[in-house]
Amino acid sequence: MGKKIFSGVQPTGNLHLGNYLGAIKNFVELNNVPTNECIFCVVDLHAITVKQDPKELKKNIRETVATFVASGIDPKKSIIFNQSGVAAHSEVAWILSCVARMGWLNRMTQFKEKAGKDKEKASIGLYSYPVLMAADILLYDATHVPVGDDQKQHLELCRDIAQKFNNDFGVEDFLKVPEPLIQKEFSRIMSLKDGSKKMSKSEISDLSRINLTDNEDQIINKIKKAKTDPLPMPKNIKDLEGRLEAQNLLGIFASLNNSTLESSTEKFAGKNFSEFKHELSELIVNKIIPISEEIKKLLNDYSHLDSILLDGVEKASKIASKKIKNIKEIVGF
Ligand code: AQP
Repeated sequence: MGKKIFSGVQPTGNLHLGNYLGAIKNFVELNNVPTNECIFCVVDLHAITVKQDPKELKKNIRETVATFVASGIDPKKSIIFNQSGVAAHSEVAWILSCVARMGWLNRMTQFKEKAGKDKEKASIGLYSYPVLMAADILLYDATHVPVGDDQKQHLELCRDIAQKFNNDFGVEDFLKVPEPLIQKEFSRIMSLKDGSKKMSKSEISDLSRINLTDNEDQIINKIKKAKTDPLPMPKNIKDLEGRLEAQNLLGIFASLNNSTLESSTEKFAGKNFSEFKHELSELIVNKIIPISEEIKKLLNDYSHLDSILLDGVEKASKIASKKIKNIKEIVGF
């Protein structure tokens, strides 16, 4: 039986190699399985949990759609839409926020990381973000959710919320409990400047990430400047222990090359980092530049991108409106 897939990406600009290898590359593979029903959402409601410039947000929504399409997601096969276009997401998020428990949300590590030291000043939306994410997924009866490793905890919360709703209202199996689809390897791509931090859009230093819109020179320069250690390249996987930057760069190489960390480590065993970096930038350029060029081409035609979203909103609304009608009946509205 085919899978019902749902996943989202925030339109917060600077989509990077981590988003691509951790999520979007996986979306494309799932989109290519004929029996799968895929929904890929530009989660603009999530984006505003931190301050956004409205003009930039609009631009970033279109850029995210362009990135989906340029990476190989076919809007004829998969539904691509923006979250704010379907009001049911916000409505169901409210209902589910009355099911979710404070204690559960208090455990979410992403809030702690994103809110930083001054939690008092973080938006309520940033705190309750995982409840909205649960609404996104549960509205479409998604069976599988492809995400990067950083979203694993939010997905577990979504499963807890679904189970509690079903128990509280005595509606066994009404909200479908989804399975995460997290790749075994390379599910967390780290910063090029610090192998202990994930590659992130909001990191101030642009040198910390490869953006999907970077040109060849930028890619080569960023890999050249990527942090390494003074030792020669590791001889085998065991030798990678404690060498976070080497492990990350080899992981990027292996993931883009569709090979294993083991074989990529063996390929460069004992060589200098400069030799490896040369091959790594060549590989990134070969894989990313065609996507980057396609994104730029697609961004020249806003009306085409807007029509993809409009079509997606229409299709998503049809599914969501049936589910929310049943949810409201169950709750007693
Ligand atoms: N470094 C990463 N490695 C692997 N996967 C990643 N993802 C994000 N960063 C990495 C995955 O990409 C998908 C979309 O993420 P998102 O844009 O919705 O939000 P995020 O996880 O908050 O992304 P960023 O880049 O880290 O943004 P900021 O800097 O705003 O926090 C998700 O499936 C995510 O797992």
